[in-house]
Amino acid sequence: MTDVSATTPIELVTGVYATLDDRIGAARRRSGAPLTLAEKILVNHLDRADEAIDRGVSYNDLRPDRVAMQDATAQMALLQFMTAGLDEAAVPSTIHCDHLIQAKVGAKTDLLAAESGNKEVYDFLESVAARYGLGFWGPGSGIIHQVVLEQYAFPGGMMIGTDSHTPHAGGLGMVAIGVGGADAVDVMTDFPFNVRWPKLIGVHLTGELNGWSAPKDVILKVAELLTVKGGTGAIVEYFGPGAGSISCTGKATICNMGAEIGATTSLFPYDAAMSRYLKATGREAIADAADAVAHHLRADDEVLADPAAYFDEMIEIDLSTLAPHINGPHTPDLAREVPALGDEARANGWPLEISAALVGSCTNSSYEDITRAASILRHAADNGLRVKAPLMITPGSEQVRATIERDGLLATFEAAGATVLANACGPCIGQWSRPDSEIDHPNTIVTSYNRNFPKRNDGSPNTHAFVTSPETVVALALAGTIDFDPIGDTLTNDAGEQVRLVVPVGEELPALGFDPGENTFVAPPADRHAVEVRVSPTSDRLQLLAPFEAWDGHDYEHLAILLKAQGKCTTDHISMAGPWLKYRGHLENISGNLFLGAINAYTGVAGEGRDPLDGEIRSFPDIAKHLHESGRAWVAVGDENWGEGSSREHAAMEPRFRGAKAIIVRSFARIHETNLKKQGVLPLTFADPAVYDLIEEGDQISITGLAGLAPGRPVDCVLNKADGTDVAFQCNQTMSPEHIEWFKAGSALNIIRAKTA
Ligand code: MIC
Ligand code: SF4
Repeated sequence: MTDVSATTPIELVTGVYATLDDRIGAARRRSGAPLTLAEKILVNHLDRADEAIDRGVSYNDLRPDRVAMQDATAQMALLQFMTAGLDEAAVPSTIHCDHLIQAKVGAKTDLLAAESGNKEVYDFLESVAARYGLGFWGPGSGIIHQVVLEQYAFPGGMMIGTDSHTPHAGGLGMVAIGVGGADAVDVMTDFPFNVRWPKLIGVHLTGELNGWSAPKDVILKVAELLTVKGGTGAIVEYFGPGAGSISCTGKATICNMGAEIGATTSLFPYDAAMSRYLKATGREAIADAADAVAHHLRADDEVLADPAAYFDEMIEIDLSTLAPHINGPHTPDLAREVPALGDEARANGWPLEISAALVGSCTNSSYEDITRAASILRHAADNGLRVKAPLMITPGSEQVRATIERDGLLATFEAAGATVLANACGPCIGQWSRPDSEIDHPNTIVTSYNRNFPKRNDGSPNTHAFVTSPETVVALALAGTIDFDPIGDTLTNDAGEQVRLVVPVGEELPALGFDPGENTFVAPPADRHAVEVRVSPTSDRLQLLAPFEAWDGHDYEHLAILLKAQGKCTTDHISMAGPWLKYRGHLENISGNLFLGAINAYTGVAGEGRDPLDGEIRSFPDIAKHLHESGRAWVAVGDENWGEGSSREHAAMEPRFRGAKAIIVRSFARIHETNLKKQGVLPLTFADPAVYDLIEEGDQISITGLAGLAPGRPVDCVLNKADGTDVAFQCNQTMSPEHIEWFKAGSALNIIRAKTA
């Protein structure tokens, strides 16, 4: 029986630490080289200590210590888990209700509305948790990553989470990897977690943050340097004297947004700031245990002395000279220093006036973040300044909310006219009900979140989202415009005087300790077997899953091309969130959003194309349904970094359900590529990227030689042109022998089912 409680038991931590000496020593001997922190943690979690490791090449089996799932992805993960027929989850696992709460009026009203509106889903999740021995954090408990940092993360640990921002726990020195639900099912069913051994990007931090610069600026800078695909297949490891000057929660902000560069995860070495955070959150014993193995919880001295010799890529950042940054719109790697945005916006026609300013999200809602932002608001109020744009704040967890309420910080926000939203994702994931009058025209918002893809926050293509630190969000809200430099410019107050904002000051941790607030954790009952998990056959939100059919052994001839996508095609483009979040437990219904955001390369129009069966213009989900019901298999074609962003496996299951055989693109984002493999869809990349340009409306694609599918071997394809000519081309793939088994079986889950039957 796994121990499932509201925190990580010390025995789990000491169990992990007990093997560090042996595992790390053996790995050093084997490779003949010193190790980085990420490598130490990974070798300590290898399924078999002697597995051959080849950085960036080999796929290896790991044994994570924990699994965490948020409500929007947990539904599909658990529907899959249930079909494996196990009695309980094999490792401590938790469910967090945060994504399904809509932000409309304010915390209390919105929470009540969510509890009734999502009752069926919450009841399902709670009953699955009770039946299979998982921990359940109900609505209002907070955002998964914040709760994990407060309760479960620990230095040197390893976890997976069904959300791309799981790396938040890297702020506490954990290797925390975002995955699709099928990966979580592997671990919960006692199979290892299989991942390509990551490359290593080192970020050497010197100096110290000062003035308006915040941890957020570190990751905005890194994202600018590496771009949205620069971290793919790599772990970003921070170190150097500057690292020690950043709080634990600040480190978590930096690791969180490593998702935006596609990194497998990001992490910091164990230090005094982490120890302070552990103690402040009631985990003194873990801090003591970590102190005792502190030499293992950082990179080896040889690595620190000559990092360029051991990391695949190195970045240097001097925190002392790092200026406040802001990114956007539409992509997280379009960053610049704050004062430069005004001119850039004018040149591009982006609205200068701010229609809403939002503080919070899993990325930036720590006690320190809120105190820094509140210090600006207090000074503004004392000097006759008012916010000129609607301001909203989402506390990251019930513990943060209760603590900032007790310490008068929420009152500071409320006095400035801010709306306090529920402890949840809300506007970060399209769960933001804005009046039409605000979004029917081009408008600008500033947030302290992490993503800024079109339609992400409020579903409107007219909204331009810019991402920055909480203190800069508040400063811009006071100015009402993005054409404002909080350091160099002044604002006019009620009395007509010019006021310069003061430098933000924050408190790393609450002097009075954290107030836990309301207890929203539910542990599994003693008699789990009495619990019945019910899914109504008539539900439109939950649907039991039928296994996908196995590969029939034949090549794919003349596949229809459902979509040729142009430009960015993130998981938000493939399977939109917002209103569609309600169907996350119902594969058939959620397939109604398939590719609604994808841009048709032939027309430039989003979400629709020509139906290959009858030539009619229809929405992509309708075409997919039509092809599916006609028994016609298809492919989708796309550009670079396909599937960037979220971990949602719906973006892979929907195409699979509707009959996609392959996705052929210039490159993939890591989690999504794995999700496709897990569900039995072939993820292929053009060996010659120029082939993308040859594909025209009405063409078809054949994929041949599938019986000979083997690791590293290119796949032969033919572009069957509409005029009857054929153009042969090749695709690359990254399938390991195990992935090929998944493909043949129809899905990875089919293999688990066969083994546990
Ligand atoms: C996101 O930030 O995009 C989400 C919503 O948290 C997703 C998960 C999901 O789509 O449910 C993620 O990042 O993985
Ligand atoms: Fe929630 Fe936004 Fe964080 Fe995703 S990024 S977990 S939607 S707060």
